[in-house]
Amino acid sequence: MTIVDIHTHVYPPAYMKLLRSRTTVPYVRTFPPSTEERLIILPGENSSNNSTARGRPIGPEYYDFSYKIAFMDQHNIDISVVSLANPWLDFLPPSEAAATAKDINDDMNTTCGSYPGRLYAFGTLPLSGSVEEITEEIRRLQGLPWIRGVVMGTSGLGNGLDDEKLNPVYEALQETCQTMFLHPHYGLPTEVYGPRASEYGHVLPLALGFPLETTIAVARLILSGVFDRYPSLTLLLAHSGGTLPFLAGRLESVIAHDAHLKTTNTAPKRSIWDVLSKNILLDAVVYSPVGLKAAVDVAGADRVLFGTDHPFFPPLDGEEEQWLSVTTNYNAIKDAFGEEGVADCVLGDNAIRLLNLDAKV
Ligand code: 5CU
Ligand code: ZN
Repeated sequence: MTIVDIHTHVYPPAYMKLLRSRTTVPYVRTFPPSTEERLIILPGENSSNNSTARGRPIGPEYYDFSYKIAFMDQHNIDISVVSLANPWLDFLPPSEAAATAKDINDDMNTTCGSYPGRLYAFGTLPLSGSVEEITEEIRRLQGLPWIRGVVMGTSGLGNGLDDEKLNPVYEALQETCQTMFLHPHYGLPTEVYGPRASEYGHVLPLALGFPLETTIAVARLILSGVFDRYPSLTLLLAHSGGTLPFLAGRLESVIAHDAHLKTTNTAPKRSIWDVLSKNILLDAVVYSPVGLKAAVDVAGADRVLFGTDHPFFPPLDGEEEQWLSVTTNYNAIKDAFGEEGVADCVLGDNAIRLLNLDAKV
C-alpha cells in the first residue's frame, strides 16, 4: 500500500531569505547569546510578556528538502504533497507579490521534479497582488507538472473568503480543476483567550484558534453562496475541517431558521451535507479516532486524506525516532478503521486518485 502525506510544509530557500531579511512578523532571527534561529509567524508571538514570544526554533527540517525525504523514509511515507507554510505571501507589498509567487512556485516544482514520484506540491498565490495576477498564476500553475493545486489562508484579498472580489479566483480554480488547500494562520482575536493566556504557551491558539478559524472561514464561504456559483470547486480543509463535521447540523439548522436569510432569499441553495460530500476533502490531521470517524461520516471514506503537519509539532526532547504527532494520527486511523479498507483509502488511495498522483509526468 502507498502512504501519501498531503499536509506537510516547507519554507523554500527564497522564502527563508525573505523571512531572514525582515524585522517584523513574520521573520526569522537569532536572539543572542543563543545562535539558534527562531521562527516568529503567529499574531501575538512578538510581545515580550507572552509565553509564545520568540516563536519556535527553526532548523533545516523547515527548509531543506533532504530532511523532508529523510522524515518520509523514517515514517514510511511514500509520497508527500508539500505546501508553503503559513503565512504564505499574505504580508507582501502588492508590487512584489506576483514575482515572488512565481519564483517560489517554480522552485517548488523544480525541487519536486528532482525527487520524481516522491514529491508533489500545492502552489502559492500572490494574494496581495491584483486579481488578474492571482488568476494568471492559477492558470500558469496548471502547466507545472508537479503542482496539484494551491494552498491558501483564510484572509483572501484581506476581507475573508466570502469576498465577492474572489469570484474570478474561484472560477479559475474550478476551471483548471485545482484543489484549494485551506489552512489557518490568523486564529481568533487574542482577547478571547483571556488574561491568563500567556501562561499556556501555544495551546489555545493552535488547538482551538486554528480549527475555529477554518470553521468560520468555510461557514462564510457556504453562506456567501460560493458553492452554488462554483459547484465543482474543491477545497481540502486542514485539521479535518476544524469543528465543521461536529457543527454542520447546527449550521444547517440555524440557516433554515434564519428570518433574514428567508426574507432576503439569500440562504445558500445547496445543503451543508451536499457541499461536504461533494466539494470538501478533509485531511486526517485530527489526532483521534473520534474526530476521524466524524470526518469520514460527513465527507465520506473516499474523501479523507492522511497528513502529518511536518515540520511543525516535532518531538520536544528531540530524541525520538518516530514523531508522536505522526504516530498519533497513524494510530487514530488504525483504531477507527482497522488496517485495511477505509484505512488504506485514507492513508494513500484517496490522495492518489483525487490529486492524480499516478499520472505520467
Ligand atoms: O506550530 C505552529 O505555529 C504551526 C503553524 O504555524 N502552522 C502549522 O501548519 N502548524 C503549526
Ligand atoms: Zn499545517
